[in-house]
Amino acid sequence: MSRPSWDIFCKVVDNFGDIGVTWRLARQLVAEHGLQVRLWVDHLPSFVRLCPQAMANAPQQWHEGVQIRQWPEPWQPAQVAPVVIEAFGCKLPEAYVQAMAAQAQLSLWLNLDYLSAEPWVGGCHGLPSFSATGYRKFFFFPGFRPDTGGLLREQGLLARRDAFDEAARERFLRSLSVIRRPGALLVSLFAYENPSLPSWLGAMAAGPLPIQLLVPEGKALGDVNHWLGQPLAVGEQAERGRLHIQVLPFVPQQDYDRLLWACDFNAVRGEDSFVRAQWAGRPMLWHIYRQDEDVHLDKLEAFLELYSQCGLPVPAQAALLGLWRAWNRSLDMAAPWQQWLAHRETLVEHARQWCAEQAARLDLATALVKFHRNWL
Ligand code: TRH
Repeated sequence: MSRPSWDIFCKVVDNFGDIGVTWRLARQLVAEHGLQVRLWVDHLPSFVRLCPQAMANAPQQWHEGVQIRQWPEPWQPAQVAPVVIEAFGCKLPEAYVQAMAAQAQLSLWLNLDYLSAEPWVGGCHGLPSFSATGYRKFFFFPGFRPDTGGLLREQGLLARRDAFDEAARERFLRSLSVIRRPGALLVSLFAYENPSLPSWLGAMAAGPLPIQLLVPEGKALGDVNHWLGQPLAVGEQAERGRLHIQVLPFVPQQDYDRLLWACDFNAVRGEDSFVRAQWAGRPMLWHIYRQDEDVHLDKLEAFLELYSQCGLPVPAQAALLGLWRAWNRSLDMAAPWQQWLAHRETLVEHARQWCAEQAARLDLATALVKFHRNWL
């Protein structure tokens, strides 16, 4: 008997979040649930950044048991899978939807939505809508609350993180040519362009603590170079006051987890790195993806409401809120960073506690498999 197969469709809108999430999900469905998964991607070069052994021009290739297919334009007829995931409302090919509707046995059609901590998400999670063909499509929402689809978390992830000891940390950092500077706080910076960055860099340079800042090449590097007044390329380093800056290459997706585990503080962005930083169990700073009419700020506040209430004393909570709001509202970071440092120990403990609370929930891949089982 052949194993049940799932199709996941991904359109890369921009950046790496769409492919980052779907590639992670596809791998997990194969590795942990024994499923056959085809991942249709419209922009393979983005996939290659996360999975460097992949080819940017192959119509079909296999990686970690996942069949990666170039989403052809125009669409070529393909057999319909019993479970179809349309990631982030990417709109399935019309001919594929018609083929779904023409089958004797229905497929489960799911729209995997973006992550949000907003309370309305729980009320919409799992609800169906009807397409033009009369086919039901179910909305599947990731989230932090028990009434949502949860977060992507591989089996054994936290055990692997905990086994990443001092020696593994040193080895990993050396593989990136990073030599730890004694007593320095190790910080990673993955962000969009951000007008608050110069003030944060200035505060770190003038601050009470030596800071070693690791910047993977990408959008934030332009701002860093501008502040430095010199263009740093991958592997290059610079020092200003108590701040040491080093530019890293963009690492494969699995190594990015190690980078987060290796650092004492992680600035992350978007969706996938944001979730991974939470599983790192370390303090973090989220640069949320900007949306029209500032609706992202509602999402930010919804997350902060949950996150900052998880057992945090009021002064540490204020420090956390101050830093995150400054970063996402283009405000000066100097005072918020000092405040944050003053409550660092409490915030380190809080990050561990939040991670443990979220890890007690069902993970998203398992929730999807369960949803399918209940639907049958
Ligand atoms: O790249 P992003 O900004 O993606 C965004 C968001 O998902 C946003 O919500 C969405 O609307 C938009 O894309 C279209 O940030 P995100 O989600 O964190 O994805 C980054 C991925 O890149 C993640 O899987 C981690 C990975 N990564 C590496 O593999 N290596 C690296 O060196 C770095 C820095 C990241």
